[in-house]
Amino acid sequence: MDNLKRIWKAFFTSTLVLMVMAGLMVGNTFARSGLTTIIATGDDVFELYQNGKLVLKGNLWSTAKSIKVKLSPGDVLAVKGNDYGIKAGLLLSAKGDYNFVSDASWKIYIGKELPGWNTKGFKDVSWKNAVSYGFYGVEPWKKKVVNFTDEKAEWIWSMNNKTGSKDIDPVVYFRKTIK
Ligand SMILES: [Ca+2]
Repeated sequence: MDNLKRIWKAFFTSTLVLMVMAGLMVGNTFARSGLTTIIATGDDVFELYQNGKLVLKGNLWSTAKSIKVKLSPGDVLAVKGNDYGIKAGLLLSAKGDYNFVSDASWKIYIGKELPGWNTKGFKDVSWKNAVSYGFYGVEPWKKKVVNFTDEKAEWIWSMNNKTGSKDIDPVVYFRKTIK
């Protein structure tokens, strides 16, 4: 009787261990790490927020800045862009577990800074789509951004961004929700 109990106990223990191991393997295969490297620059200044927290900033368009972040579905990346004249733009590339670029799918807002504009809970349904001014390599920036190589990324801003004119929106707010 004791032997039988021991055998059953050993059987259950090993089965349980195997099930836990299998579960961990499946979990590891399908769970996303979220780890993504974001490289970005702005003409002339940008601040990048993840769920309201400042994670990256730059103040020289010809030098891109990068950071590794952990993204999850529903996260919001938000950028405040400032322009000081001539031409304005935001350029961004994300590679890793999530892959995306700056393009016309990003939402934009022009006007007075809104409370919580860069947070997850903020409703951006009334925001417009960004305007693309061309893929990385386009004039006037050409391929002069140090540390930047992604030719699928687009320079984006608002509709008011005519080269050399005074009619450039000096501040644009951007949002992208991670799916
Ligand atoms: Ca500028």
